[in-house]
Amino acid sequence: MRCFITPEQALHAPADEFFRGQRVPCFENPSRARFVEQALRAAGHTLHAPDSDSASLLDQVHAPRYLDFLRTAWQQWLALDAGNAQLQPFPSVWPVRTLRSDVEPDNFIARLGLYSMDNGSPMVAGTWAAAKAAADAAASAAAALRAGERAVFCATRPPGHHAGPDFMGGYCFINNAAVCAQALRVGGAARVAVLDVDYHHGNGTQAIFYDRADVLFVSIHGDPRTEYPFYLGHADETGTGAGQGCNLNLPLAAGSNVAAWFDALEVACARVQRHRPDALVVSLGLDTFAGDPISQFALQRADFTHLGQRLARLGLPTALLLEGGYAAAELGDNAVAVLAGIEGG
Ligand code: SP5
Ligand code: ZN
Repeated sequence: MRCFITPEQALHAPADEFFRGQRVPCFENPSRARFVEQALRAAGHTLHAPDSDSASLLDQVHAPRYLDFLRTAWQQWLALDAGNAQLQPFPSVWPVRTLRSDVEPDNFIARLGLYSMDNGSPMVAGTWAAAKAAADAAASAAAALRAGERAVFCATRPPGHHAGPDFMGGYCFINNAAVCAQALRVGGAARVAVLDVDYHHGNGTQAIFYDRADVLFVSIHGDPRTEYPFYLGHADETGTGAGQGCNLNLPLAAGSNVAAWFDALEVACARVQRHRPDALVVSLGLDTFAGDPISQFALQRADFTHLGQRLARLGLPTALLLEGGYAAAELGDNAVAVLAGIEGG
C-alpha cells in the first residue's frame, strides 16, 4: 500500500501537557510516528514524502484568520519575550457563551484562547511545519486515489480530527481528514464519506461538514457524556440545512466491549454505502486499542485486521489517516494490522 510519512513530524515535540493539574509528558509525541514508520518498513510497505501542496485547500476547510494565527503563532509568542523560546504557550481564557469571538484581542494568550477549544494542544516552534506537512500528505493521499490507487495510508502527526473551522484542540491543528475529503471533492469525487474510528469524537470534522450533503461524516466513539471532547458527538447530531441526515454519531459507553464496537461498525458501514460515495476517508485513530493509556475501548491487534477487512469490503478507494493512538510501542503493529486486513480482505 502507498504510505506517506513526513520527516517534519519530529519538529512538533512539545514537552508536556496538563493532566489532573500537573504537567505530564505529551501522549501525542514523535515516537508514535517513528514506531509506525518502523513497522511499515518491516512489513514491506513503500513510504513516500507528500507530493501535493495543501495550501489552496486549507482556506476551504479553515477560516483565514485562524490559519494566519497558526502560521505565525510561534513568532508572536517569541516577540513577547525572547525567553519564551524555552516555554510552551497555553491558553487560559476562552470566549465561551456571551463573550465575543469576532474581535481579535491584541493579547497573545487571549488570541490563543480564541483559537483553541482546550488547553490540551501544546504548540512549539515546529508545530506549523509539522501540521502543514501532515496536511500535504492528506492532499497527496487524495491525489493518489484520483490517480488510481485503491488504498493509501498517511502515517502522519499531528492528528487533525478535533481541529474545527477556526480552532485547534485535542492535539490537532489542521484537520487532515477534512483536507483530504475536500481535495477529493475538488478532484472530481461527487460524494465523499468520512468514517472516524478514533476513540474520541471527531468534533472538528463534523463541524466542518455539518451543513454539507456532499461529505458524509460517520463516527464511532466514546460517549461524550464522559469522554473527551465532551461537548459534541451525541447521537441526535444529524446535520443541518442541506447537510441534514449527513452526520451520524454512534457513541458507545466507555468500557464497551469489542462486539459492541463491531456492531456499531456495521451500522456505520451501512450508512456509508447508502451515501454512494466515490471515495472514503478513514480517520484512523488507534486509541480504541485495549492497551491505550487514555482511552477505554478494548480492541486487540487481530480486531484491527478485522476492521481493515470490513473496510475493504466497502470496495471504495480509501485514504486512511492516522489520528490518535497512544500506546506508542504497539501503534505501528496495530496500524500494519489494519493495512493487512485491507490488502488481504
Ligand atoms: C487525536 C486524539 O486522540 N486526541 C485526544 C485528545 C484527548 N485530550 C484529553 C486527554 C485527557 C486524558 N485523560 C486521561 C484519563 C486517563 N485515565
Ligand atoms: Zn483519539
